[in-house]
Amino acid sequence: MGNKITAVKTRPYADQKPGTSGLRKRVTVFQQNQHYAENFIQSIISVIEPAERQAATLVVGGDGRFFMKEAIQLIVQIAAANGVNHLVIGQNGIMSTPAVSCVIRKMKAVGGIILTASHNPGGPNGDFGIKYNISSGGPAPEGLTNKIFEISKNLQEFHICPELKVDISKIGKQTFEVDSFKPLIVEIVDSVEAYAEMLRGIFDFAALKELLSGANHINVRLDAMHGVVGPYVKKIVCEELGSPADSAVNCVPQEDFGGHHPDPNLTYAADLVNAMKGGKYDFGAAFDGDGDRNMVLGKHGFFVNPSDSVAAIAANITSIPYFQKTGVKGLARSMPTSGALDNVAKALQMQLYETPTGWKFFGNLMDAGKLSLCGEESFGTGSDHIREKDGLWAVLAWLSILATRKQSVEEIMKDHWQKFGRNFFTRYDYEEVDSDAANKMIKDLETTMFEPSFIGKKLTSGDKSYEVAVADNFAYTDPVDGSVSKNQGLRIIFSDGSRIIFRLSGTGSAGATIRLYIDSYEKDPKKIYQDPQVMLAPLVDIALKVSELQEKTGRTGPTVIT
Ligand code: VG1
Ligand code: CO
Repeated sequence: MGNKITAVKTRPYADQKPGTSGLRKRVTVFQQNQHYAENFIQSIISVIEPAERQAATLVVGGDGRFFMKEAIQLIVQIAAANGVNHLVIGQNGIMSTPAVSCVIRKMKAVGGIILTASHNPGGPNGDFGIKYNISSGGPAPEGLTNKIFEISKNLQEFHICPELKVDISKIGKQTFEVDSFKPLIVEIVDSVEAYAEMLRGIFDFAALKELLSGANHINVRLDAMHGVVGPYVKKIVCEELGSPADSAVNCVPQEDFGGHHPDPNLTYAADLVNAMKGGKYDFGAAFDGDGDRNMVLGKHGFFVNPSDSVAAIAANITSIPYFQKTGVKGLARSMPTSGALDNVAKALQMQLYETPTGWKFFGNLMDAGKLSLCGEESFGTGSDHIREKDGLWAVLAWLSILATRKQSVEEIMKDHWQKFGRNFFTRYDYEEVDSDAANKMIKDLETTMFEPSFIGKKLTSGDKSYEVAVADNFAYTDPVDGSVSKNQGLRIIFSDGSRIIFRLSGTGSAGATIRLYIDSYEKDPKKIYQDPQVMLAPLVDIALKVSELQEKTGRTGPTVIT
């Protein structure tokens, strides 16, 4: 007899709106509200046409955080009861976000469910998240996440096979009879293999092996921050490319990321920064919880700003064999990301796209053959090899450049600035601000910015003065499908091209996070080595004054500065 399908009555929740990247809430929200996870999983599966489900493959994986295993069992039970035919799950549930994207494409799946809250902390008091990706391997576009949200707001019941239990530790296929449907096939796969195979086709592994373990090898330090990327780093960089075992640290995924924020920036990856300062390592990198973000450091902790990182990869793109084969179809960055990539696009005569924050906006451009390489200031870098940003890919991209140019990270960046000029960039994050205060601040600022007299106005700090050229709330029309995304961030652009940007985060789980971004271009070779914080201080001061951020939120300083 097959597994029995039960229809369970439920009440809809009003707050299951996916943000920049999936639904993220405190673990306690998932645990304490009855059927909270079940409702959202049912809402996701409901967007797959019933007729399609009996031939459909869904990929499931996560970053190993607390509550992931429970969520995977629920996904299996709910997918079975909704007639999904085939599930592909990473062993023990482990699969990085880029690897899920890779496996969706490889298996020609209808989509995938990723259990992660990415860079947010985990554990019983941390965050959990559920994200849906489509058949291209990319995050569901806004039209689809809105549909999921609409379904969730009206959900009256979900279908589940409560008796069905799957062993996710054993690689191989398990088949389950399900009442009134074809048997469900659950396939547990190695977490790393398909992804490793893909990277072998993108990079020159022989050259990377020489760089990491040959006679004149460099020393690297890779910090997985107890996130999902650990097994990938171990297998690919240590075992296959020969980097010593101790060059990779914190490589065992932990449910609470060892109590830290798995967020690769100068604040939360301070251990790596300190380890690099000693000068023992030539190259360092850290990753976030789900392995899609990366931070790159050179010797002595030389910091590569993510906006510069994608620009440098673009300028050295021929170091990567993949692009020699595919050519470079176009470049893209999210709006708050600095204009460093624009300078490379201009010099190399490549098309450049400016999209709203969030990787989902790059997918259409890639599918349409318009985009090869893209990045975000938030430590996201990637290409059209998959449809997610890819932390380890970015590291191998940088190592490919080092192998080709035989120079240090610092030399490569300084040379880049000499050639293209430098975009000084900084981001201030104010985390867990009172939501009402944050919303009011943004609203008031928008009102100020939209006064006709604001354009042409001179804003000053000390002896520095900037004239407002453009003031708007960024809106984006997708060049491929024409869809419009409004309210993507307040921009004040000055006559010299410098920009101040304010937006509210869409990935936080408590209160509001205000992000302030500053971007200012300098082409005078004598001025490009200044400290960005010193260089940008007047613009920061102007931003704080014009927004009255401190007065309106009561916050005297940011939580994180990048
Ligand atoms: C942040 C970043 C954004 C990134 C998103 C998901 O969003 O700013 O660039 O795409 O996180 O990254 P927000 O809305 O909080 O600014 V991940 O690695 O957390 O999935
Ligand atoms: Co992430």
